[in-house]
Amino acid sequence: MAQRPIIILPDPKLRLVSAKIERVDDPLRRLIDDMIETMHEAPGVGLAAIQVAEPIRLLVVDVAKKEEEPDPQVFINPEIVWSSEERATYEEGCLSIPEYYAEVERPASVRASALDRDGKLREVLAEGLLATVLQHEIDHLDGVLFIDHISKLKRDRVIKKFQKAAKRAGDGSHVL
Ligand code: GNR
Ligand code: NI
Repeated sequence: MAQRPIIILPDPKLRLVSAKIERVDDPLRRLIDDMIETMHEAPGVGLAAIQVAEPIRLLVVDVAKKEEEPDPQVFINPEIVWSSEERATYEEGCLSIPEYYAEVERPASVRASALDRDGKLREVLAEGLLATVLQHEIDHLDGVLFIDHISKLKRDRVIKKFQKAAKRAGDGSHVL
């Protein structure tokens, strides 16, 4: 297993629509294991493949509490097949937008279908934090970020901040 670097804003790859996965094989399972390790080490409660620069429809989540055993879940080609009318608001963050947090309102519960790491089709009813994280990760597969769900003023501000930081890192001005 190995950790992989997480890409951050303003990397344009974050806006790609990820491609459907056609076969669940050993190379894919190696990527899954790397993503679980990368998510746990970050630490984060979810990670989409595009965040490690792989534009394929794969995500991992782990919403186990710190004092519990880790409980990583794998979703391949996930689809939301039902969303509740009820909404829930969580303070969201994203490993690709480090140290920025904002409240986002989404359906409180969702039913999702996906293949597991054995290629078996499953359905899960997600509520609470799992529902929010699943929707946040499925958004990533479509090039959507949680900042797309906040006001344009706040979004433009955070994008500008990351563009400036990338420029400073890239123009050598931070090097002694
Ligand atoms: O670690 C993460 N925490 C989080 C908190 C609230 C809502 C969504 C998330 S997902 C995020 C990890 C991440 O960026 N996944 O794409
Ligand atoms: Ni994210």
